[in-house]
Formats: sequence, C-alpha cells, structure tokens
Amino acid sequence: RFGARSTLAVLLVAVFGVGAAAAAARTPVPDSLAAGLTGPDGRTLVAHGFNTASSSKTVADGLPDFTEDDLDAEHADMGTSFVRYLISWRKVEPSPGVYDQDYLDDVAERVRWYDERGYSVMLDMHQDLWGVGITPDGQVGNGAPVWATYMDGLPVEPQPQWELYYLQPGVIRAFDNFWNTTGEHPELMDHYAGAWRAVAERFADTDAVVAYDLMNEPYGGSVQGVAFESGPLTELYQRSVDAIREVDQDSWACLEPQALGFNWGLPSALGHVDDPREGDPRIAFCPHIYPLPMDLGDGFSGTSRDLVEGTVASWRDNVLRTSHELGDVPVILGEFGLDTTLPGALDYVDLMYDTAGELGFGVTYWSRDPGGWGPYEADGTPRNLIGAVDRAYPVAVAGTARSWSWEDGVFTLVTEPDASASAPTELYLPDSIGDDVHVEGAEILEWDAASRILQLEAPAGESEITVVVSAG
Ligand code: 9MR
Repeated sequence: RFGARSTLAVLLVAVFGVGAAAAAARTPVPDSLAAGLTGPDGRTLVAHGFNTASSSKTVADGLPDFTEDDLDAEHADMGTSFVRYLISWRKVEPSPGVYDQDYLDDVAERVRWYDERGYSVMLDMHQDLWGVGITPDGQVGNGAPVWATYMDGLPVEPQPQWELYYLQPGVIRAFDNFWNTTGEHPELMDHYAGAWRAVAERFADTDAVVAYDLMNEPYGGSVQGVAFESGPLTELYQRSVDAIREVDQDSWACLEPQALGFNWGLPSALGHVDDPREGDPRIAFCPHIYPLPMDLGDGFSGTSRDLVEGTVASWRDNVLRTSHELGDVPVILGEFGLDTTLPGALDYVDLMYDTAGELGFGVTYWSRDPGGWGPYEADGTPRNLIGAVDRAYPVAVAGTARSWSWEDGVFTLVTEPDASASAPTELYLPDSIGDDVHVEGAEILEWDAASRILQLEAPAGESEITVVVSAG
C-alpha cells in the first residue's frame, strides 16, 4: 500500500506541474464570477442542499431511499432549499425510443415534496461507470440502459475500488460506442438527447425544476482530456440543449467537465455550447471536486491537507476560467463530500463552503445517503456533518449575489441589488445566531425565527451593498 501511495503522490505532483502550466498558458484567471442562476421569479438562487441520493442508482424503481419526513428533517436541521436529484437514462428510456411516464410520475411526486417546501430542484442524469449493464449483477455501474451498453465482448474484471472499473476494457468500450469513437453506434448520443427532451417536456411547466445537469461526471473512454471535452462531450451537450429547448425555454442546462482531472484541480477544455432560447442563454457550469489524496482515503490533515488545499486553489482558478470560457456562466458545485469521521474532515467542509461563498456560487453536498459521508446515520441519528452544513446563506437574492461569508456567528453578504425584482432577498440563519438578529446595510422586512428566514429590503439607489447580520 505504501508503494502504491508513493507512486501516486509522485504522479500527483507531476500531474499538477503539467496541469498548472497548461492552465496558466491557456488563459488568465478572471477576478470574479458572473451572476448566479435565476429562478422563475427573477431572483438569484443559491443552491444549498444535497445530492439525493446514491441509493437510487441500481434499484429497480430508480428511486432514492428517501421520504417526506427525511426532507423535513434536513430542512429543519440545515435549512436546505435546493436538491440535486438523481435520475437515470435507464429509467427514462427503458427501451429505445420508449419513455417511461410512470417513472417520470414517480420523479414528479418527489419533485412535489420539494416544491411544497419552497425548494428548487436540479435533475441530474446520473451515471457512474456507464451503466448497470457492465456487470451481470447490475450493482457496479449505473446510468445507461442495458440496451445501450455495447462492450463488444471485452472484459470487466472485479476491482478493489469502484473508480478502477473506469479502466476496464468493457467499460471503456461502452463509452467509446456512445461517443461514436468506434463508428458503430452513432445513434446513442441522439437517444440520450431524446431522453432529455422527454424529461424536459415533463417538467417544463414545473417552476420548482430550475435546472438539468446534463451528464454526471462524463468520461471519455479511450479519448481523454482536450480531445474528449472539446469534441464529443461538447457535441453531446449541444444536442441535449437543442433537444431540451424544443420543449422547455426556461430551465438552466448545467454542463459538467470531464471528471477525471478536473476533480483533482486540472483545467477543462469544454467548448462553448449555444443556447437557442430567446433572450439570455441559460447555460451553467456544474463541476465537482474530489481531491486525489481524498480519493485515496485520506482526511484533511498533515501532508494530505497541504495537497488538498493546493487542489482547491487550482480548482477554484479553473472554475473561474471555465465559467468565463463558456460565456461567463453561473456555477454550482454539484458534488463534494467525504467520510466525515476522517481527521480534519469538517475543516475541509468549511473550506469548500467558504470558497463557494467567496465566489458566490451554491453547493450540493455528496450525499444525502445515511452513513459516514452523510448528515444522518441509518437510524436517523444526526451526524457531525450537520453542524458544518447548517450555515447562514442567501436563499434567494433580489439582484446579483457577489459573495458572502459566515464566520464566528457573523454573516456578510455583498450584492448588486435589483430594485425591479418581484420578491425580496431572503437569508437563512441557523439557530446558533439566536432568535434576535441585528442587521446593518439593509432594512428588515420580516424575520421569522421559526423558519429562520430573514427578508431584507435593500436601500434605494445603491449599485452595490454590503449587509452584515449578527446576533441581536
Ligand atoms: O458514494 C458512492 C458510492 O457508494 C458508489 O459505490 C459509487 C459508484 O456508484 O458512487 C459513489 O458516489 C460518487 C458519485 O456517484 C459521483 N461522484 C463521486 C461520488 C463519490 O465517490
């Protein structure tokens, strides 16, 4: 194990050296991000919630092990108002060209739970390792339908860690057939876009569904890096956005970079995707971060902490770069997470939320599933993660949310207010701040200590305001 670890550490340093140089040569780092994602009432939405849930990946009904009571619990404990909800191509299109409305009914029922509690929903077309068809037991991969899984007789051998299946010949071939690298299955990418059209058609009139995450953690098979991202991946996104816009003009389309590399702090070469909707494009960038030392099981202490901090710093710069390259698009950190029993784990959670607030983007933590990474044990007992996720944040901003911070019980928010907004800025404030709050820089419209929601009115005529909220 030590040998493998050292080799990987050397690889990491090499990869970072090359990656940083490549990134620096490509483009300078912009100072700040563009405005965030807007919701149906025109306010900027800040994602604060969970990926829900991994438990849906391989089960027959494709639904998470998650109830309305579970939703009430996270709402009460952490003030979440957003979810990255996992759906799968295998369930949307169980046979070629056939879209399963019963499955979409099941998804719609869950979307209603969120909607009734004022949440916004991003639907994530999830996949890991292509699909359930890569192994006979259907328990290793998830995402694509079995009918779309062409491994051409190549093997998939058992692996000690799930990510390693990405290197198995059968898995690589399944991706190659999808991206049409083999020239044998040009139809598959169009099926994928068609599945998105079916989903978008179903949710076009559901205001709570604000975004579609087009593909979880894309993987290029035998074509990697620049060639993959600027080639077939950009092409798939374009076809999917075009298909979605045939039926849904308003929802945001979220693009992920190739996961391998970007999640470790390396740059992306994703190409520009055109949004055919009338008005401003609604394209967003939704990367993940999983620093390599953590993939290898480390926490956030000692050498690992230094390496992870380095990863976060270069990841942050690359997020700014890619957002700019894609047309100054908004960002959501779609996934980060770790085993929170590891040393320093909660400091890492703080670092990621602080980084997101500094740049003004929302976060969905991986994941809502019970156990070592999640907020609750299987029996519902709260875990240590809750204290780190239960932070003050802007739920919705009338205008542009530039940045915010939550430190030592003081919440600071910088916005560019929009006087024409139809609803006020709303902040979530955790119990720890108390029931009396003190606000500087804006007027309190309403403070509801029970729901923990503070509504603010910005002073007239200011182009930028700083609001500071503390215990009263
Ligand atoms: O945490 C998930 C683990 O239990 C599964 O075995 C694995 C394969 O499906 O997926 C893990 O979740 C990953 C997610 O699907 C994609 N991003 C990284 C997540 C953590 O590894």
